[in-house]
Amino acid sequence: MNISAELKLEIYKTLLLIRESELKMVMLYKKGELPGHVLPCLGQEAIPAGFSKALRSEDIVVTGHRGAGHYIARGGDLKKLWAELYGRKNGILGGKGGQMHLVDMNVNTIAGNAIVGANWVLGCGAGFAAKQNKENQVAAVFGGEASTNRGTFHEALNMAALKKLPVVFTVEFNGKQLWDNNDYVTAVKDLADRAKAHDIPGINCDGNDPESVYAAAAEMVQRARNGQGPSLIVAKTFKWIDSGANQRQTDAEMEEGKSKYDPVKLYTKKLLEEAILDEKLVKELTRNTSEIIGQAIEFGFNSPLPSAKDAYTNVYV
Ligand SMILES: Cc1ncc(C[n+]2csc(CCOP(=O)(O)OP(=O)(O)O)c2C)c(N)n1
Repeated sequence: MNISAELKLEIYKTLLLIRESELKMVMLYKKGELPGHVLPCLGQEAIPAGFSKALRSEDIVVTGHRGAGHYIARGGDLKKLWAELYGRKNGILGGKGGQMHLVDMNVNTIAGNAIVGANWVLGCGAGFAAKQNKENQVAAVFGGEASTNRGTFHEALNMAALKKLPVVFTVEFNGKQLWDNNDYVTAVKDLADRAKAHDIPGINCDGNDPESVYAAAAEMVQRARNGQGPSLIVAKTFKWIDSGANQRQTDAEMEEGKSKYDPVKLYTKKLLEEAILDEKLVKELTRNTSEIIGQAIEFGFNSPLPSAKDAYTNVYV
């Protein structure tokens, strides 16, 4: 697929932003500064960075528990994100949601919920609403491979296929569900085969390469927008951290995975070879990224805590 130099640079900037924010999130969580629990997408950044560029702002994104990268990729407000991570009043959800509930309809993004597998049916619902309201929106839904063993995954694919809903389901296949390998919990070898059961297309892409993700997404999003119905993308990747700040892989496994699959390292190398980047630009972009995230962290840290009264707002509708 022909991708312009301009778009490659945009993808690269998004990769850097996600990486920097997620690294800082894990660091501050480990220091005990962030309340609650965090589930980062470190190592998986190519998926949000690549996929987001195939979407329009009116499209809807729904994710599983590793959603902050998608929120950033959608152009979510970084200051509000960090205020949310700090549990502050001016966070995305007034500090009540935390990392697993980054719901912001200003950017049509429901970045997460803590119920593994709920994402699939929520995304299907978003596609249903789009079709019902005759909006030309596509719903893009993301989740881990273990969650495809839940009934919700198959209910969502069946309903979306039956009603020809504009939904693209993407599995962020990192090979592990918490500490177990995927083949310990899943019989089928190629998860894209699961699409066959619902008579929809299922394809694989390289989840460590944002351009591979972008190409798969562009094709399937277009299909959905044309009224041809849902599809399944499996993006193979490598996660650095499991639950919160815990690394479950052995050090040797982790080092090997990072050296082979790190999407930021791989994409930097590729764009340097293509002369889209040079060393000076890499330094400049890295410095800008760290300034932007630094300012967002400062904003979050200095934001006020909710009051006791706020516990009673936005609870019932
Ligand atoms: C319904 C439900 N069951 C169990 C859990 C506990 N849990 C949190 S993350 C996780 C593993 C999910 O694995 P996968 O879907 O592959 O995503 P990954 O964490 O690897 O990105 C589990 C079992 C949960 N949050 N919700």
